[in-house]
Amino acid sequence: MANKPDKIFATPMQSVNDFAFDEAVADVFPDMIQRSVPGYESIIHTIGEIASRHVTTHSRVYDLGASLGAASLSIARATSHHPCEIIAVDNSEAMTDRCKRIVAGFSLPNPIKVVCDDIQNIHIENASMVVMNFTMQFIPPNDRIAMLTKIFDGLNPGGVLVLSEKISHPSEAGNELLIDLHHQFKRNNGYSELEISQKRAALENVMLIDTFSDHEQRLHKVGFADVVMWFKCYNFTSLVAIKS
Ligand code: GEK
Repeated sequence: MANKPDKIFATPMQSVNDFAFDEAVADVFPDMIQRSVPGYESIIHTIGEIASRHVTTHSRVYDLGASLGAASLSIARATSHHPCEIIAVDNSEAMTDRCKRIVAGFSLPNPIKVVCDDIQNIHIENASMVVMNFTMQFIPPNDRIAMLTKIFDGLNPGGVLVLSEKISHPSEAGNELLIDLHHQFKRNNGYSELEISQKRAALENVMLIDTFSDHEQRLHKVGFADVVMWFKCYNFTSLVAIKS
């Protein structure tokens, strides 16, 4: 079935409300994320590749901020040789309702349990892999260390965190260049100037981004020995943090 096209910001708004992962967004989410995040498909595929290397038998995998479960499905398909439990968490009911229906439509080698909750509330244990695919950017900055500490403590030795984020660049000129290249990527995917600017305004107070070095330092601070950037395109990155 074709993805429903994202037209949420296509008409002029008198005032732009803060972005929310509501019914309207959940309804067009696959189209929205593919046309907005460079390399999204490739990141989802590689999360499966990383899972096939790191997920261990009878461990848990947590997909935090799972949306419609794309990363969980990629992991489930890639781990048929290791029985494990995949837990997909999101605090948007619109997302988890759809995610449950999508997951139920597949016959998967490993089960995916879909949970509607704030990822800051959930307990993490016996994890060989945790995924935060573009979710940390929505967690209040002052809570990010606590979130990472909980993940680190819940990972087994050798376990990995995949953290994908939109990032800012430390120099103004460099940052402007990356933003401009990203906007061009969106134009090339059919978004108008109005859509780009209204979405930017909607996200301004909601999506609070860090630099790569902020992420790297925070991950080392909570105890991750190795932080590996494996993907970067414009102002989007994905890294793997390994617990030794
Ligand atoms: C993917 N990972 O397709 N608790 C739970 N969920 C949250 C919280 C929170 N505190 N804050 C935000 N979310 C997905 C894409 S989207 C990224 C992730 C984006 C959820 C929110 O409801 C949304 O579904 C998701 O995090 C972020 O691989 O749209 O830029």
